[in-house]
Amino acid sequence: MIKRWIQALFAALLLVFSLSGCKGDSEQAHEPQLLLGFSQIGTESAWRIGNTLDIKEQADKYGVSLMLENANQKQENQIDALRRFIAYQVDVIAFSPIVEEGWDNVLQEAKEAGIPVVLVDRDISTKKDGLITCKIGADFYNEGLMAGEYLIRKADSLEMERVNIVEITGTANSTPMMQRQAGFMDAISGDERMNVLCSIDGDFLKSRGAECMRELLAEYGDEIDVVFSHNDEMTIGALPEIEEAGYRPGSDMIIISIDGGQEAIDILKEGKINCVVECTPKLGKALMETALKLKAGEEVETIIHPEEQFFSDEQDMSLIAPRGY
Ligand code: GYE
Repeated sequence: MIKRWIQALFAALLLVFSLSGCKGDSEQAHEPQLLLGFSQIGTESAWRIGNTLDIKEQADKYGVSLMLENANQKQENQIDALRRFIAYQVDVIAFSPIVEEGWDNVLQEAKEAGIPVVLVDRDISTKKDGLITCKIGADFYNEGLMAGEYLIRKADSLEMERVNIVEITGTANSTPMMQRQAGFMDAISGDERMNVLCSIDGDFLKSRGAECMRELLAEYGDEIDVVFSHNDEMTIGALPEIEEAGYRPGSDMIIISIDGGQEAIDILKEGKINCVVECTPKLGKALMETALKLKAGEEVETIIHPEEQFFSDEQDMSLIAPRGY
C-alpha cells in the first residue's frame, strides 16, 4: 500500500515537472495539444528501444505531452501504470500489452472514466466489447508466413529432402509469439519435407536465445537444419553457440530471424543469417495522429498495419538502407 502511494507521488511529481518548468519559454514552441499516457513493455530488444525512441520523437514533433512508463517486462507494472493514467485523467491511453490475457478490469475502468485506449504493437484477448478504440501494429501472422515461404524456396534451391527445424519463440502468450508461429506453421504445413523438431521459449531475450540454442544443440546437434527465431535478439544470442558447437550459421544451418534491426542486417550481409523479416518499430507517427483525432472527437481507423519489408540472401543486400534501430 505504502509502495503504491510512493509510486503515485513520484509519478505525480514527474508529471508536474514534465508539464511545467523544465523547458525555457522560448523552447516551448506550442502548448501541449493533448496528454498521452503510454505504457511500454520494457527494454528487452533493439526493437523495443527503437520503438520507445520513435514514440518520444513523434510526441515532440506533434506537440503531444507524453507520460511514458516502462514496465520492466511485468504485466502488473503495466496495469499499475494504466491506473495512474486514469487517475490523472490523461486524454488518451496507449500501451503495448506484454501478453494477451488479463486486461479486462483495468480497461473497463478506463472505459468508465471515458478515456479512449489505443493498442500499440501487441494485441489483447477479451470477450468484452468496446474496451479498445484502435490497434496500431504489425501483421505478425504475415511475418511468420513470409518466413515459412522463404524456407520453402531455400529448401527447393538446396534440393533438401528433409528439413529439420528448431523454433525459438518469443514471450509465451504474447501476440507476436502466437501469430508468428501460426503464420510460419501454416506456410510449411503442406510441405512434407518440413519437420519441426522442437519449439522452445526464448522470451525475446538475447540471453535466453543463447540458453535455448545450447539446449537444442545438446539435444539435436547434427539433426538441426534450420533455426527459426522469433526476434533478432534471440538470434544474435544463438549464433555464437552454433559456432562454438562447430557449425557455420548461414551455411551448415539456415538461420531465419524477425525484426530487421541494424545488427541483424549486418550479420545477414556477412552470411551468418539467411533471412530477416522486417517488423518496424516506427509506430509513433500513427499513434500521435490517432491520439489527436480521438481528442478532437474524430473517427479513427480501427486497425493500422505498417508496411513491412523482407530481407534475404536472395536479394542484393548492398541496397538495404540503414535501419535506424
Ligand atoms: O519482435 C521483439 C520485441 O512485439 C513486435 O517484441 C514486438 C516484439 C519484437 O521485443 O524484438
